Amino acid sequence: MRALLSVSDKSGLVPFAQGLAAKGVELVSTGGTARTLREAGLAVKDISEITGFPEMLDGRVKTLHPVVHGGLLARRDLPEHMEAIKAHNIGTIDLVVVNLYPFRQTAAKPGVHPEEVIENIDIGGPSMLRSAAKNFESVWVIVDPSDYTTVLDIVNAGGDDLAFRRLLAEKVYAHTSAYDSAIATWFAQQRGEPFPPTLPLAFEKQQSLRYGENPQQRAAFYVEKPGAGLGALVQKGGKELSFNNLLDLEGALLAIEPFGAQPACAIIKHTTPCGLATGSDALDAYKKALACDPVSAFGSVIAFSVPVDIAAAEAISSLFVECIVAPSFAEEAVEILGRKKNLRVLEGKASWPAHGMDYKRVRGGLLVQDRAPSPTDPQQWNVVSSRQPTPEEQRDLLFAWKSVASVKSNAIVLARNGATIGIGAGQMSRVDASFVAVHKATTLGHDTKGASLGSDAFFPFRDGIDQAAAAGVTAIVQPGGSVRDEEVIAAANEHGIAMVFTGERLFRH
Ligand code: 93A
Repeated sequence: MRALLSVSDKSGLVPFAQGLAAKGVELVSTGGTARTLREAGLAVKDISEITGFPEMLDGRVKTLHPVVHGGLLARRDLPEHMEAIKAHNIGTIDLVVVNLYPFRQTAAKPGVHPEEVIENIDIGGPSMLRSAAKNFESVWVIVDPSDYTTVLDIVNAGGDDLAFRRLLAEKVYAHTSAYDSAIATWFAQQRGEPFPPTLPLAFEKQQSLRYGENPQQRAAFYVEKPGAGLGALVQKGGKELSFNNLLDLEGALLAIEPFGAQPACAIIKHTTPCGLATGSDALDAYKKALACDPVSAFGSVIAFSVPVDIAAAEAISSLFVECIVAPSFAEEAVEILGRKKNLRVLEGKASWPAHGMDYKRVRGGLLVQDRAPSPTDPQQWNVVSSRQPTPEEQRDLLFAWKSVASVKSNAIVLARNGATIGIGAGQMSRVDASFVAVHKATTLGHDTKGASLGSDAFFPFRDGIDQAAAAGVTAIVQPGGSVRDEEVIAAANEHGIAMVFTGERLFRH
């Protein structure tokens, strides 16, 4: 058996090659890979020895040779093929280990020179991968280091596994297609394509999921880059993540994001907060968020902007929670939360990829847009009422505005003391969203007198203002921009409500 190894990512390479060598597999390799193997004391043949040709053009031509591709592509079951390679003195290659020049990582480097990016377009690597994968009937092809152990186990057992070789081949074509997509994307960006700059899309499968939104739907999780965004979260406990967990985690991280490093906690149900609060620490923020709607918090996903300590972990462990995500956890906090077998504990920041687009699937197409804007800050606000907000109102208006950004439209949030006390989400009319927010607050025992209100879009009529005033709301933040703004402002003035316009809408459909 002869193996050809040529990898940029050299992780796991040496033990794997040692395993192969121990089984008597002959190792052939390219420059840097051969060096790594030799340094580990392995006997390796240089590829130039096989091709009879030196690596040339600064490595652009290393393995692009009929000796390599003949050895990979010859069908072992066809006597004509075997005779043809023999006539040209070509030996078979039975196992290929290749991973490619780090194109994406290079292109993502700040200030990188285009020449360096282009040099990282791998040509020989994908060619070998594609040749080997086409001949999966006889050739092992490994593009992902996480497959080394499985292959070694099979080789060690002296076994054969055609179905697995076929799967490895499938992985190759998924990988090279994503690789080429990334290259095309970079070219489009260089051309200065106006919008969107990241098409064509390149996603890689991170994991299969047990099912989708419902058990009768098949599902999987794809990531733009391995280990980016939600894919970067490290699971510290609990069972496998579900499709809906991932959706809710996105909602949860979206909800705490506007608060930066300030301690904040979001409790999410069906991608929308049922409680969101800032506090003096994780526990305080959690208690305030939970108080908003403890009934809905059952079975929620919870996000924190700050590390989770023992006190917060203990408080959370008395609630049934699906997932909890935080930048970090105290060791004992993981232990406490780990006692709940079903609670998925996720650690990390999971930031949104720089320049990452937002995609929404519609039948037959894809809607592409910039990521949702972050809520505008008060410097850009306009007080439109006769009364100025008090400092406390101003503080709660800012909190309400940051909060309403993560609530499904039509969205109304009632807030007080840096916490939501009533949330009206996903309503088809704004007046109903206000009604729901007030209704939730009052039925759950919150006093709405003196509360501040945030609305994700303008009030089209004065009815929403009248309803808020009846509940005792004293300050309102909203984008403004309705043809009836005059009427809406007049209503606010009639009720003595302080009203600010932010000038920007925060729809979340
Ligand atoms: O420059 S290439 O496109 N030309 C080639 O002929 C070739 N053969 C292998 N890149 C080529 N490779 C790539 O080199 C492999 O895909 C791998 O990523 C890398 C390994 O180089 P080294 O062994 O020198 O570290």
